[in-house]
Amino acid sequence: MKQKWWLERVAYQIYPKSFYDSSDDGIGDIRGIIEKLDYLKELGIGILWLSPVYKSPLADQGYDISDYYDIDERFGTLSDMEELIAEADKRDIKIIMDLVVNHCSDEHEWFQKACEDPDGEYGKYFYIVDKKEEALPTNWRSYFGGSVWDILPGHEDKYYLHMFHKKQPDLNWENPVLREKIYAMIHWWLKKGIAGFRIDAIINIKKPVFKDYPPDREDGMAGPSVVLSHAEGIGEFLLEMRKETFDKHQAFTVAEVFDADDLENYISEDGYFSSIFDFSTAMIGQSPLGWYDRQKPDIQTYIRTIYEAQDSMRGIGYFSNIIENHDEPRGVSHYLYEQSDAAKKALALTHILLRGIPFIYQGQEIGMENMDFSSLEEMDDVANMAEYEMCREKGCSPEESLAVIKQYSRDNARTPMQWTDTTYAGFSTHEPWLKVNPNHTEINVQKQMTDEKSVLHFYRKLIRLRRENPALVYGDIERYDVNPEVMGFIRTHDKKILCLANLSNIRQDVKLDTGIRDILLNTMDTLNKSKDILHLQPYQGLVLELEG
Ligand code: TEU
Repeated sequence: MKQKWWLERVAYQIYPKSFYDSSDDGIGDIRGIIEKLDYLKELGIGILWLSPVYKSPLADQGYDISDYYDIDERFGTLSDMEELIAEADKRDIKIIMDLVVNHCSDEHEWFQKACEDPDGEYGKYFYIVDKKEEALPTNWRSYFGGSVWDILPGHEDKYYLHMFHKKQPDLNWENPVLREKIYAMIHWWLKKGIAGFRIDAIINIKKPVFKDYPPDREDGMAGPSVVLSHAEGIGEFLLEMRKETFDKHQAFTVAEVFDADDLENYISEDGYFSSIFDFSTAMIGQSPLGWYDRQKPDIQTYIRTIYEAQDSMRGIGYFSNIIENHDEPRGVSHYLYEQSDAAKKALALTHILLRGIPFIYQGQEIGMENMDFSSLEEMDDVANMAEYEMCREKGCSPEESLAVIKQYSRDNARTPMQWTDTTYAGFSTHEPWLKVNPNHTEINVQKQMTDEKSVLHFYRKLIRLRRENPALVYGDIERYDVNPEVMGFIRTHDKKILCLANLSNIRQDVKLDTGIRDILLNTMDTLNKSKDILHLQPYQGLVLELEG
């Protein structure tokens, strides 16, 4: 497989609204990101993914764009963005932006014009259908609950389609004029010097035939995954987009694709994208009934799932590996049985040294945890309400329902970044838009900076180790599956490197087939070994160079 500039880099996702507030209005901004570039450089970051900063009413926190060519004033200005690109470049950090083109905002000029004249040019940018009798056009349920169909503003006799929130009308990719507009916008940004895109919700751009599909809940509706399973032919759009845009700039693209069974088409040398995220661990325990019925993963399943995902891409391409992102609970709260530093380090090891491109989500590097929200009012996300109602419908009390939402809400990942132990965690001097986790007095960047044994320092070491060892980037990966609660894998290239993480709270023995040449990393002070048996302490992580 060819060497690419992005393979040797570690990426970091910024959720701008919660990263760092330079203007003291309680909302993070682009100048705040510029101020923290040295922190990211020191961590070892080479790619920065910014969740959307475009002009937006922020109904879905920027994933509802009202102007693709401008920056929302709450995040800054276009010249701030240009400065960020230039400042990042000085530090050899590449910026990738979020490409949200399955839908735009209902406040985008295109949709406003479509509402003015649904039969005109802009009506064809969206999916608008005539109302027939009382029934909705199809039984499709949106991601955020309720039908995907809403009355087109000003036209009681028409519906428009939105797979997500009603303020996020879906763009009609069947229309070549719309596709051209999107490609022109992609060029415009790439010419500004960004290195590529994280591509949002892209599997939604191909719609199946507008008809009812088998319901997956008692409400008689079919959820998005049922609907999408009936769509055919997305590849034509994706290939066209690649050829018309990314190829011309050698751009790096990483797409949000769940469950691709034809990986070859997606991430091989000729695939639609440079990479796609591996969401397989995030999908453990998911249910068609939503969070109400979602099960917490157990460690053994977590380990097996990663092994299988890694096997599936062998010889094809590279996944982008995540523990968490802005849509998921904090990984250390979701996957681990305890939130000790030792456990957090063991989890980190299973992430950064896998084959693929590691994406760290802001705060992950200091071990930020889920937030103990005390009410729904304290929370913010549009996804919460439908999930809460589902719990109530199923007979949960308000307290039980809140307990479910707290566990899985996307707000967990969106609380402000914890920089210091002071008021508002040093994120802002103004009360932030979302509550700061009270544990910032213990978990914060400032404290970990000065502590060589901190989670933050461990992430730095892992990233450095990966940079210094081509085997950890280009090497093949083989499971070292000798104990169900110890994640083990061997990366082979110029060296043979064994990575081990005991993800349990008890001692675990691991038999070695080969001698140890060097200990590259150890999360504990000691290594207990008798003959060819390693005695791993609870949550011990090890990186060993093997002989031969
Ligand atoms: O997410 C798309 C997606 O399919 C889900 O992760 C979805 O957000 C989740 O199931 C809802 O609970 C992307 C973005 O990552 C997400 O933040 C946006 O809300 C969404 O697209 C719409 O743009």
